[in-house]
Amino acid sequence: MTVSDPVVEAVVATVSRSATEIRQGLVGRRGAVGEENPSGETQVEADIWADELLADRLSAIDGVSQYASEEREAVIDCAGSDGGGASAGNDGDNGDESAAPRDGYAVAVDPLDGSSNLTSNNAMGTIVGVYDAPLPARGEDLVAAAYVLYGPITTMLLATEDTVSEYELTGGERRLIREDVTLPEEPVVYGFGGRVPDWTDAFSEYAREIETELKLRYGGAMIGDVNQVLTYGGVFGYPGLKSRSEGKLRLQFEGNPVGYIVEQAGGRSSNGEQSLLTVEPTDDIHERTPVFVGNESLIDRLETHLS
Ligand code: FBP
Repeated sequence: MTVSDPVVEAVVATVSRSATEIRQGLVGRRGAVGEENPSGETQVEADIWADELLADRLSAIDGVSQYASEEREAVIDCAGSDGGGASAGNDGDNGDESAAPRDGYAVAVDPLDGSSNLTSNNAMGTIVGVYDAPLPARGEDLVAAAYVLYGPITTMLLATEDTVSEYELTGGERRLIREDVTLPEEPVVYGFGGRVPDWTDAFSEYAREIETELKLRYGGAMIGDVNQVLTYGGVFGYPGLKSRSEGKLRLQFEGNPVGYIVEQAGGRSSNGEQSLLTVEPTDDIHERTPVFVGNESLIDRLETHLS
């Protein structure tokens, strides 16, 4: 099944094709490079490699005006078609400044979400948001979002304005396996990030309730955990902490795209007060936010506890 918007289709096709390559390229790229990304997390070789691969390919698509990634400081303005393409090197620059930026969609990527799981060989993902507005943008400006899950098999969840679909990705191809994905009505699983002593009292009270109702599933990579919520129903959250009220996850690269996917699948997203998609971003592309996604009733209850 192809997406009707040709630019979104080109982005999705590029990510699908690249996923197989990224998966194969993880072998031998598990080591830390001694650098931190703009959010202060240790980068592994694979983070930088996957970012450069996706930056080159996505910024070359006609109709993509900006590329931003969790692994680089600044947004790349993609050059006009007569401008020779954007400079996609991982040097934190702003693209080719001699050429005017193209009109079109802005693409925000977390090339390898949960890359610390490479050490223990656990699940990881790639997250992509396609915004119809310059970055940083509101989640409501998304026209599509997708994540790739590198699990025992490689799958992709794609949400567009019309529907949510699941694909298997093999050999560069994407094969539709589930149409009109919706959250199961009866929630089964939950996963909450951050250390328990660092949770606020209000969040701890909510978590104590949920623990008595649902089954714990937490793998340290948001995409693996969110995919369980989309498969079984439930709630995933990375709350604001006593030591860091803004939490850990990033609004443009993680919160918005995953919030969009879950909302399109019939669930809710929240920063603890309101839908992630309605949050007005600051001008920091790496802005962090508490993130909660899952069945509507569970997110409603969370907001009641945190209000
Ligand atoms: P990275 O993309 O830098 O690995 O961080 C994001 C993330 O790994 C999420 O995928 C995950 O939900 C969270 O951090 C796990 O954090 P913690 O190790 O604190 O549980």
